[in-house]
Amino acid sequence: MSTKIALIYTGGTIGMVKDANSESLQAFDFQNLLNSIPELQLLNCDIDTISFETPLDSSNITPRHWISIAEIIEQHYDTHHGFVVLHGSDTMSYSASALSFMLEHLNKPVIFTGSQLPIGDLRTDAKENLITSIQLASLRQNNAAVIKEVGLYFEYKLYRGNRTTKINADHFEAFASNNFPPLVTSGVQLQVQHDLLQKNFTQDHLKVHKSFDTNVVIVKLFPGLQPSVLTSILETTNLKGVVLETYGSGNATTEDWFLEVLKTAISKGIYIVNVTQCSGGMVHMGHYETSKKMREFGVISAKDMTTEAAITKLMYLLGKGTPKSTFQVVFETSIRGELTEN
Ligand code: ASN
Repeated sequence: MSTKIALIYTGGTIGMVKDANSESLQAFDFQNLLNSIPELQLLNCDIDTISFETPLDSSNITPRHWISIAEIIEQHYDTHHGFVVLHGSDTMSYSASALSFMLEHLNKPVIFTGSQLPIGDLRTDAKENLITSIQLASLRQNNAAVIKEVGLYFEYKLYRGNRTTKINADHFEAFASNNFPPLVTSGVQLQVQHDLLQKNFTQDHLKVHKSFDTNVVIVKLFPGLQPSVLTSILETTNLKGVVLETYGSGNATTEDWFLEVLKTAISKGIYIVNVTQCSGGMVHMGHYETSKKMREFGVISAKDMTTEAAITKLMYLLGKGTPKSTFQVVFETSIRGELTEN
């Protein structure tokens, strides 16, 4: 039986064309995209394509669309060996992170990819990204998938999706995974780092979690942040969780007003997650005086998670109704390889 791949098209630059009047790039229909890559027929697998009815620039992606992607995977899970999700690069790391949490007991590859230039462009990066992603989704060994997790492939590297972040709007190398090495590097051959791949030993069938609680916010600290601004954010009706982007290894001002505002929010049941604004490295609360107090009154550590993984994990755990008694432990534990435990 040949390998069957489901190619899910959500939109993004990869399938866009220039509007004749405005000159701005707009999402275009999927058939156009496929016609532009006759090479797909040379691949040794069957490709079924499923397209969003209205392809989106990824700036318009919401949790509702994450659920649509997950449902397409769920519907085709038993009939297909792997999945490639074509997605705009701008919010791809959020979607890949979200899907990693949604797809419990995943036993097959789900590879996100896209491009910086449209597929019809002479210098496009779309063809290599798409063709190699399909090859990665088709990789099998001993009658089982090699990759059993949500990955993101861009510019010759497959990363764990929930470890990535978009770092460049102009370069073909648009993504980085500063706290975790690439899972596969594509050169003359595909170099697979088998020891880094998620193992998934369970026999349990895929379980898809479809509920997110979006009563959350990301707040980035900066020197000069006013008490009134932070207070009004944390007093937002129904707010349940905050990802606080702090300095360095999880540090913040030790001024009384700041600690009081956080303490009040926590006493009202709002979860505060400490993530570093550095592009690499780990939160160590207590390492400096400027983070010790936060640890003492219950701020949660995101360890070395990206902001994208932290906010989607927060929405996922809240949506799942994770009890207060275990929330911090679950958040600080790796559930899909999204953080380094130490
Ligand atoms: N604006 C595009 C998107 O995220 C950017 C891209 O795909 N390169 O949909």
